[in-house]
Amino acid sequence: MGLSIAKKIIAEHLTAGQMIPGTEIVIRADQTLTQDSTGTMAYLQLEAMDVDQVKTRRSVAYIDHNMLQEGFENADDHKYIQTAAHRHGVYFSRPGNGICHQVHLERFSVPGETLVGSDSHTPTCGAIGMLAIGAGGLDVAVAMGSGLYSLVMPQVVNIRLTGRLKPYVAAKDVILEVLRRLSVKGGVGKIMEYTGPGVQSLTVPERSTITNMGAELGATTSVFPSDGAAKAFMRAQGREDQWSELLADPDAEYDETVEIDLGQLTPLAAAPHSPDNVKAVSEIGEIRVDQVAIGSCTNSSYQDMMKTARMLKGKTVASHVSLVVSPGSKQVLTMLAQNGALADILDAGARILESGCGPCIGMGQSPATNGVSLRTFNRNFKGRCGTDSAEVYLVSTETAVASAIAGCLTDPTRLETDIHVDMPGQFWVNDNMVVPPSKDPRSVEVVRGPNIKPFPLNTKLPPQLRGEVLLKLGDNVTTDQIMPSNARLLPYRSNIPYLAEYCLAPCDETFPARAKKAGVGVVAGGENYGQGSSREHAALAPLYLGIKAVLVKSFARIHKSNLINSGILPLTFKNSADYDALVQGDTLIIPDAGEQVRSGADTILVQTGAGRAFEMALTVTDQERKILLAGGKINQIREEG
Ligand code: MIC
Ligand code: SF4
Repeated sequence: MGLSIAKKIIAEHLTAGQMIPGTEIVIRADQTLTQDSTGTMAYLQLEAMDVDQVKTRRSVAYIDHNMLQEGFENADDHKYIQTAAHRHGVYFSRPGNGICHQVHLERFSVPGETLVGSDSHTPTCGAIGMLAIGAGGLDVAVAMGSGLYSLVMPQVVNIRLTGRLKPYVAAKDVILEVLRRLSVKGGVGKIMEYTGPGVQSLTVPERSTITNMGAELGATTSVFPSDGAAKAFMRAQGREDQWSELLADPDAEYDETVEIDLGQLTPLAAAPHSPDNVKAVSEIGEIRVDQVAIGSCTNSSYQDMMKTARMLKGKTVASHVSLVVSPGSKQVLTMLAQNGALADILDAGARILESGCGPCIGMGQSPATNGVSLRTFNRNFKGRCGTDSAEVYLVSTETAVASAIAGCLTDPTRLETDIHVDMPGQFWVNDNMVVPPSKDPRSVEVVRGPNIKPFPLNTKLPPQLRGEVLLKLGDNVTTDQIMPSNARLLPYRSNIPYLAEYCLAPCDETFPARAKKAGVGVVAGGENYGQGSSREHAALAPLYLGIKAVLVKSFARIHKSNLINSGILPLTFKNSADYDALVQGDTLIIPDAGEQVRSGADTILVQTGAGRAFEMALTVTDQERKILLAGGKINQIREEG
């Protein structure tokens, strides 16, 4: 049997284990990326592991999230990351250079290589045939320090595309269709590999919208072949020498196949408050819109921006709509300025934001009370935009622009302007905002301003665990709920004691105070707990508040790893009746916790204070068991020397 693209890359990089789904494997990490809101922790952890120079082929530190500088905090973080990168062999992409995933795809992606990034949308670079995986900051620090990354071998799903998209139907509609069919947990433990004749009709930027938003499926990553389209993209980036062909074998074996006829798709939207709450734009109807936001790592490419300009040319944004546009990178913004498209966008009344994450992570542009916001972004979790009562819909660039002009949600297929944008023969290339690592690293002083606080460490797993169930939650709890990240909190990503005051507050404002008072506690939840962001702060803040175990029906992949890295026991209910019977306020006891974990058992016996006993599953690898026993990954690394 032949190999899929995913398995070819894994086989090429495998240093331990076998490609058997569900088992632990270790692969070489060729590249890493960090961004500023997870980067401070990652570099603090790199330093805590005494790493002098990174062992990857290329590591890049981006500044793209914390761009509002209301006080000294964000600028302190930027300075720390810049100097730490310079010191330890990491390239530094300065604020203004663009969103990490967009820039990485443009300037650093290499077909067939692996990339581990401290951001859940790292799979964006799968568009060019890279195996690009999002992870917690500590796992990325370990990848930088060792050149290795361990993960559980996923299944590989074949998403077979046929046909061709109709005009005004976009790549965004393809991934929304996948989300509609598979849901936000449909990709957990899986790699989505795109094949079939329909692939050829999609350009690399279009493919990147699809791989980017594969994160919303909970997938380990998504990947496209490296074919003629990939070659054309790399040639236009002046990097054809780094291109190589990478195709699935014709008889490649997959664990599952999903067929999508591109020609059958229509414009879609993810309605509030989940990326899988997908409906046809025509079915939702012409709801009045207050804000339209175009950009984010999902839809901020040159092609997206040129389509925006073409559609806006000579028009005016509806008087009750605020249209904000953030081009994804300096390359994109410069090209728009050079060819005059920026003037068309401005003239129509759009507000241009800098090349960064901005409104996507609630860094400004929060909608009005009960406001309806259409966004070309990838997440519409309640409150993420900064306004709790807002209704956020995720749509394509085409739908967004048509709606901004009309003032209401508009199906763009009824428009007639030709918005076809050719891939430029040559992108504008000037890497002057990327600072290479120091040639004399030992002479570099790493600057730690007062916003940089040490990260918390757990203690060894005690012989017995006893704590109150401080919170019982439902399905699909996001890391945005566990550790919110709006403009007020994002500046404190390197200050866990401060962040902990807001931990799980969107679910229950009293949680932080109750957790502190209790000293030790556990949290319970439903399916897909911890979906969304890779932020390990969603594990570090609970750790700081004394959370020793999280009991849920199922976990999102990255969050589970982050809990383990923090020494917090990730347990899953074997029977949903046990979840039903659990009451907030119950006391939970795990007798012989240390012994039960050490023994290698995959069933952990739990008791309540009232004497009820039930079994939970502990699905972890041998290595993860060691990490849990040591009280987290840093402790385990230190123990092993
Ligand atoms: C996000 O889109 O939620 C973020 C902000 O990019 C996060 C990273 C973070 O929380 O810093 C992600 O996707 O991993
Ligand atoms: Fe930034 Fe939004 Fe992309 Fe996250 S999803 S990296 S916040 S643009």
